[in-house]
Amino acid sequence: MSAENFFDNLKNDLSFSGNREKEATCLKRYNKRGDGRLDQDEFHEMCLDLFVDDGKSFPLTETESRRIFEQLDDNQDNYIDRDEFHILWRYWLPMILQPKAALIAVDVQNDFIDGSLAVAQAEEIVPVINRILDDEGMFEQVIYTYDWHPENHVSFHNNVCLRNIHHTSKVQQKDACVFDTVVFDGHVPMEQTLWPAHCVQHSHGAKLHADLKITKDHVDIYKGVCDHVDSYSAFFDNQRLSQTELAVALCDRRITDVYVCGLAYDVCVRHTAIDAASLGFRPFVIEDACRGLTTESCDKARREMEEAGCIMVSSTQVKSMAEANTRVPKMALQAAENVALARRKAKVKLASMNSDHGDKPLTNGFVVENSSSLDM
Ligand code: VGL
Ligand code: ZN
Repeated sequence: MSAENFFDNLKNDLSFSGNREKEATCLKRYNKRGDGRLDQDEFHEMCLDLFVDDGKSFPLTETESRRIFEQLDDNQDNYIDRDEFHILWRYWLPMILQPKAALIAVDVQNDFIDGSLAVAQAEEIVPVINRILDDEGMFEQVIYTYDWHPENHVSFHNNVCLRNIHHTSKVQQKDACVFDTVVFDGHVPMEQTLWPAHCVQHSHGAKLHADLKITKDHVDIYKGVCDHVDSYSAFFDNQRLSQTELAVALCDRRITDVYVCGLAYDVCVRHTAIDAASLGFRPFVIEDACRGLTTESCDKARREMEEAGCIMVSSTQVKSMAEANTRVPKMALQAAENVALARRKAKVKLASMNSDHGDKPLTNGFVVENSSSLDM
């Protein structure tokens, strides 16, 4: 059996992660030294077979496979032993071979296209998103988000006089121009960029572009709905005081990967993708299906998103990635980090259960040895 076939066969076997026999076969296949565990070279060989770029082999570097290895080598003894391989098989490999993808179309609304807060060339993304959505079944879930503000919203320049300014604000009410940033008074001082009034609830400007393809079982997410706090991310408001239903909707469908596109790249797309990463989803940003406000802030946004672990892709790569025919180390590293994080959390939980009961330490290897292993 050829190497691609081994993982491609697994990919099509929906119950592979529970199959202990196949797990043992896979470990044996790459454990050339025959000691029942993988060293870094053996793991690298396995990754060479696993990672592909649309059917072609991926030019994997030793550094890339080592970084993944380090996340999966839980006890850091430079081997992936049988237990660690089991976790790899059960949790990491399914994320690589059987990702569950959602598409999030952020704020593809009239006001951001040809309305009061129009983004240059925004209309061009509509056919790009429609083409991505042509392929039914590629996404487990499609989400459309709406910036959805009441008339008296805190972000509107014409409402700046409705609220008090904090003494630290560099810009005062009377001098405030559109796009300035002020600091409003409140429970905590709150920075706010002043935008032209936009996406007022139920207005034409708040409607999705008329040509945007709407899929059958989609989910609509409304954000920025409270008058006193803005919301750039489709997950949380800017103060992180409240959450939308987005995270729950994604968890309900067991989504692992989110493909983010829409408007504006440097505002709502950026915050949505970064929050997705912080919640443990793997975010992909479909760059040609986004437009931003300024080149400068788009460059900054790209750096921030990449720093947060977001993967920049073009619309032509999405199908192959969502269907796991393109499997790249960056995706696998994120998956490994998520697994490592979940392990650390499980250890903390077990350790606290242990101390709650006040009896002798657990002996199953999940006890926290030192606090530094909890650093994230
Ligand atoms: C947005 C500015 C203000 C966006 C929303 O959707 O990117 N930008 N509100
Ligand atoms: Zn807004």
